[in-house]
Amino acid sequence: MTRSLDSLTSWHADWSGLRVFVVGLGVSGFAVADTLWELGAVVHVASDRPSPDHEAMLDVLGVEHVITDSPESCEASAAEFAPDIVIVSPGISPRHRILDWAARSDIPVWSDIELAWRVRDKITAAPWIVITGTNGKTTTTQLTAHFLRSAGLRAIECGNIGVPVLDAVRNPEGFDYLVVELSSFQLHWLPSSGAGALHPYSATCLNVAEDHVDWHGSADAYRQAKASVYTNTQVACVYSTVDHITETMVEDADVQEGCRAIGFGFMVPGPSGFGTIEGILVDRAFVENRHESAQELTTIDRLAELGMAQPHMILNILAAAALARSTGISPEAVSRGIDSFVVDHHRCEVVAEAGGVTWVDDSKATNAHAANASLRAFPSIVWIVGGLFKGTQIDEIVQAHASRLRGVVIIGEDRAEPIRALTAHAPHVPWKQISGGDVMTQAVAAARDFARDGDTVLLAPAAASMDQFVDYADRGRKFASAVAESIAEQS
Ligand code: UMA
Repeated sequence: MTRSLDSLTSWHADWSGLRVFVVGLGVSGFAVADTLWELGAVVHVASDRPSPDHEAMLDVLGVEHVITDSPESCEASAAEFAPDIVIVSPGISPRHRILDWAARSDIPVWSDIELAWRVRDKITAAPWIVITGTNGKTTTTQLTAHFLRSAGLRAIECGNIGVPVLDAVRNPEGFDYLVVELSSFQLHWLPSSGAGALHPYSATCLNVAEDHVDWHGSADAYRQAKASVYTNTQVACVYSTVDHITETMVEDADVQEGCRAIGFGFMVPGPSGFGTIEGILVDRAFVENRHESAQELTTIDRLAELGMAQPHMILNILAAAALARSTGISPEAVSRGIDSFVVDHHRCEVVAEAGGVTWVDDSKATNAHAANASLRAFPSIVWIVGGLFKGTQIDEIVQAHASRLRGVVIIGEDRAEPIRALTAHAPHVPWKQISGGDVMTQAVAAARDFARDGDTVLLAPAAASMDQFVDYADRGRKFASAVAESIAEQS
């Protein structure tokens, strides 16, 4: 076909007949295929482990799909289909051979996020507030959307949070703002310029610690992907004054004329920042006379009453407040939003207290940085750790918390990393590894044996869950039910 892909920047452009090869049939792959089908494109989906539900839905639509059991067969399938573009799911490795093939064949590679950006005008062309970071991005995304809704705006959280951005864009309700959580994978696939480049309304990278090194190839490549969140931002680049690298990212970013840099952190903020003054969370960025005044949003005492006074939560609230206030909503709307916000499951959630022992589910701690935040919060801990470490090491957190570890229970198929780190940095701490069987029931039983009066049993695995569980939520649910069973047995 002869049409220029540069012309495809609207839902209302002519997409008919465009040949698109979609790689991956999970949540994103299906949203891509469904959207393109609606636009009249010719779609072919290839996936090695397609989800059966999505396969069934493609059958209903009449969209062609194949199971490719190897990268070679994926490439062969693409070559036979002869696409105009390839669209990859975020989880596809950047070293997958389909990408070499596309480069050799001069075929552009897009992601579901780029497609969503191009067709964002289907209903309302809502501005995008974009959020990334190693940790806290889901909570910050929820907080930001919640603050906007508290101001009476129509806002939806989408992206890596689990709702494909394409679904938000096509939602007939229409929105005033999309609050988009982007993972480093999703950022990696986005171009920085040209017709498919995102222009966020406001953007933040909350923090950066080592994660997903195996996927990106290096810690530096991971950081670069995270930094790209700020590219082309129009109104506010929100950065952390606690994690200085995020400020450097903003300084180096190519942003739109007039875009402001807004810092957030625990300290008394400067005239363009959000922070705390004597126990009060304040905005000194979007207020009149910001050189001399600050606007109160809430207090740390109030957050303590709401169960949200943990240091990482205070930072999430400040970042979300900055993003939300950049749209012009009132500080009262933010305060109301803080009062009515409910924290999600599996994030430092107390699931039981019995016999002097507190059981905490922080299954969402899928990397060392997140686990570090929860390990810091308790004085004496039985730690349940392990899973997929994604090429990262846990030396630092073992070293930092060794003195407060009563015992360690190691789960996951590959237990070598925690055993190595414990042997090196916490030789006095007893540990037990769980190999096979009903992992969580055994892990909880082992933790119960270690725990003493006043201890916290903390599921903060510092690793992804997919080796032994469906996802982190499944891991957390199994933990909570194993704890409930264990307590019932004892009583
Ligand atoms: N697949 C292949 N070949 C491969 C790899 C995968 O064919 O080499 C296929 C799989 O068989 C499967 C599909 O690709 O059919 C899965 O694609 P995917 O892994 O990209 O997952 P999706 O279901 O599309 O979900 C993705 C995000 N997943 C990942 O980035 C791994 C979801 O984030 C996100 O919510 C969703 O898009 C909507 O935007 C999850 C996640 O774990 C929560 N994110 C990571 C994180 O937060 O740490 C990055």
